[in-house]
Amino acid sequence: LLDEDKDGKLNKTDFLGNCYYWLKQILNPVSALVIVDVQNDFLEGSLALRNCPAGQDGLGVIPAINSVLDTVTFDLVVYTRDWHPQDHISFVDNVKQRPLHSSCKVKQSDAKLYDTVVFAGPPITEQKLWPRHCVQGSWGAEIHTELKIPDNHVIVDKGKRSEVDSYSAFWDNNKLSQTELVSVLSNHKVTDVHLCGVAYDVCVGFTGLHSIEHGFRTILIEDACRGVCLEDIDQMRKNLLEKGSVNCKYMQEYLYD
Ligand code: VGL
Ligand code: ZN
Repeated sequence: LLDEDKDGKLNKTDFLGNCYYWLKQILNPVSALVIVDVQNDFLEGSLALRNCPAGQDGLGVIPAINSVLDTVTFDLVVYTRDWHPQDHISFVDNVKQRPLHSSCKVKQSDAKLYDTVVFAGPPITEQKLWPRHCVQGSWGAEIHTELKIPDNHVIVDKGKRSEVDSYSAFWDNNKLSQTELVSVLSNHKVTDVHLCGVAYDVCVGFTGLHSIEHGFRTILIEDACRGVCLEDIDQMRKNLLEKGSVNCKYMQEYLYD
């Protein structure tokens, strides 16, 4: 009963399976560092975080993450990329391409950057409007060249479909499709997901919530993250902690104390 099945998957469906899963997490942790969206557009391009309400310097995550990678050996390192087609639903300059739903409070002709609109779908889809960013194959979508990339890495792209955004690196915002991230982590028997990158209140945060939902022990390296809006960062931090994440600071404790 306590064995893994022939695919090496743990039996999580019954009581003993659950106990075993938990013991394995404690006794034999397998760690992944998931580095979220450290791409040129968020750091110094069209969606540079320094121009967002919180005014944080996105580039600041680079020395922090590099230092984490230099000091800690993870069993697996995953880089996620926001990876949008030209006609993506989240781009403010595409807002006239799709009909809005009658419940949408913003008029199509007035819709502007950072507004939240409701597209008619189907399915009916709420969407915040962002500047054009991380277009597949563009400079803005590239991972910043100063970020270290170890050998044991995997890249996971998200937000690839025109009609739906994907803040989380697991599921799209309508939770109708998923990336390969959960199978990548499961195939490596990962128990602990450590998260860093940008933006804290958007893609890092939603990836963290879904990581918890999948049953991974989820650790947020807060000072290796930067975000869009201070209130949203606080709200996201509360939400993550409430759902069971462990939030920690890496640089401050290890380098400055
Ligand atoms: C992100 C806004 C739009 C992110 C992606 O990576 O946090 N934010 N698309
Ligand atoms: Zn995006």
